[in-house]
Amino acid sequence: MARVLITSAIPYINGIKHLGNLVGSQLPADLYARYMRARGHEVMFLCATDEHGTPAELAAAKAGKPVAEYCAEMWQVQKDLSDGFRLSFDHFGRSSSAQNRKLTQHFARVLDEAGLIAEVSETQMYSHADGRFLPDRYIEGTCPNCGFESARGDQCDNCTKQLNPVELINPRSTISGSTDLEMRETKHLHLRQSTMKDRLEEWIDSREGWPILTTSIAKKWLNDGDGLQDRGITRDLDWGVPVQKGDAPWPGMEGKVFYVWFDAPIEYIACAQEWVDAGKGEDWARWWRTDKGAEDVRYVQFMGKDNVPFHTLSFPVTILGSGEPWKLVDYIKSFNYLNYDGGQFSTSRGRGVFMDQALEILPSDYWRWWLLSHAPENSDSEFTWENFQASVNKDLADVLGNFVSRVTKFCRSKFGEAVPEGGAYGPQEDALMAELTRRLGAYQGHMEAIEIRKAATELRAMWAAGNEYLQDAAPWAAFKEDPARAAAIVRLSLNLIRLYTVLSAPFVPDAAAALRTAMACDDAWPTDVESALNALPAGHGFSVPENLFRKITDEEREGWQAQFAGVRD
Ligand code: B3M
Ligand code: ZN
Repeated sequence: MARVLITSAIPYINGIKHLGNLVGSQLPADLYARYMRARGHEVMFLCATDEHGTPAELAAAKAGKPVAEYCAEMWQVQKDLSDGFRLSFDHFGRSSSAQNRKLTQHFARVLDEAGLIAEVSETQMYSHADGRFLPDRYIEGTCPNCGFESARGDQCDNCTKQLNPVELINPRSTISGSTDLEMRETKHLHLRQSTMKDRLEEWIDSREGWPILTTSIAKKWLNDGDGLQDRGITRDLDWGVPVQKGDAPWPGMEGKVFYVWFDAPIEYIACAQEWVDAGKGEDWARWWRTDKGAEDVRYVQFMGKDNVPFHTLSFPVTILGSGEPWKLVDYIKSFNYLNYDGGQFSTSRGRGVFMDQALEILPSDYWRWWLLSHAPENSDSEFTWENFQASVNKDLADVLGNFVSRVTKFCRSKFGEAVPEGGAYGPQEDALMAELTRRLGAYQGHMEAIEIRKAATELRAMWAAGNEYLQDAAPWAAFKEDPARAAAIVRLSLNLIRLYTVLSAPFVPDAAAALRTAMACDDAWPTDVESALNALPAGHGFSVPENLFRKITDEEREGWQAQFAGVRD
């Protein structure tokens, strides 16, 4: 038994997330957390809302609300939606928490003491029309790296390069649209990342088996162009963590706040403190401090590819540079983008399906199954309504749902609602067990390696193997000649339902819970297939479950296609 710390990238507070956001971090992190718990490991699974910086300010202004009030409301909305998708966080925190403020100011102090912070007088974009500086998302322009025309002041969404507002070509204010901008002097703190380039490179090279997507992005920003550059970690904004050295003021930095990307990853740690302060646990340090037990922890992060530079470079600089024994990440699972029906999902343009809308049309398991089995791991993937309908109808309704329904109903009609006794297993059962043994090993291997699509493929193949077995063994035919043989087939099939319940729970937790109730069974992970298929003894009572999954009709699909063709207001 191991201890596993799992964090999902923390979603910006600025509105309801779309399905592309969900599959890029929170959902796969949940799959892994559920799997690791099911295998008996001790898991700490953390997420939070990312509440500072320009995304929050802009969204609050648009909603016409004070930013603190807007954040509190949106936190609740996001929390309810994550519950709706059954995301099993041990704590869903807030980066605006008192814990994070304190910890962020602490890191700034120790980084400064370590000589890793420079006070730099720099030029920033000042907008005459808006009467203010325009950091990050308050400014857009053409990316100097790839030519993308809507690059933001802090990062290009197209090529993932981290940017400075002054680097943008043809910059304009996103508040007023004004191009009447001036480069003005202002003093800011820079994190001296460049001094840690060799140390970071050594650390990245020592990581084994990281996804290519993760290491290639990290290496690219370590070595391309001018290499790892120092980064401004403060902003001329009202909303955020005030710039201080620990508890003490920072002369010359009055009225400034830390950059959102400086405090956001620190929230991973603060979130564990919030978990303790919320009375959910005793000891956060054994998850985060290597001098307090965290050296035994395996720490896995989940995120979309645009977040990789901050997690492979900037945040490790904070951790390593502090000189304190904080836990560093062991494995970073990153994702490409999920596209929507021939284009991109877009929050700003309201394009695609958003988490609230998804749950209004279908239960979360349907979405979880499709999203996870089509996770954009090795390349971008695409959501289409046809593919979604086909997957749900085939995998969930025709294969898994149908198996459960046929077996339980047949048993009820011929033997009653208890596992029947008698009869012997033969070559068909041997063949099935051999196949399931092989596939279970593969499934576990893929889940450990966080190869999500491959894991889904094996799970689906195990469901299909049960269906084929049932079709070939045909207990309804056997019953006429040899009722005992039919009883043996049904007994094995009922045990298969229990096995599917356990194995499928990380993907479709609601269906698994319904099946566990119907089968009155436990959820112990199988040690081997043979004993797992003898777990429910003859005489064990069950009830026929409600229809697990319904099919999506062509009319529904067409209706949703039309409903989601436009943009959301
Ligand atoms: N909020 C970006 C995003 O939601 C950012 C992640 C922070 S992780 C510390 O994609
Ligand atoms: Zn770019």
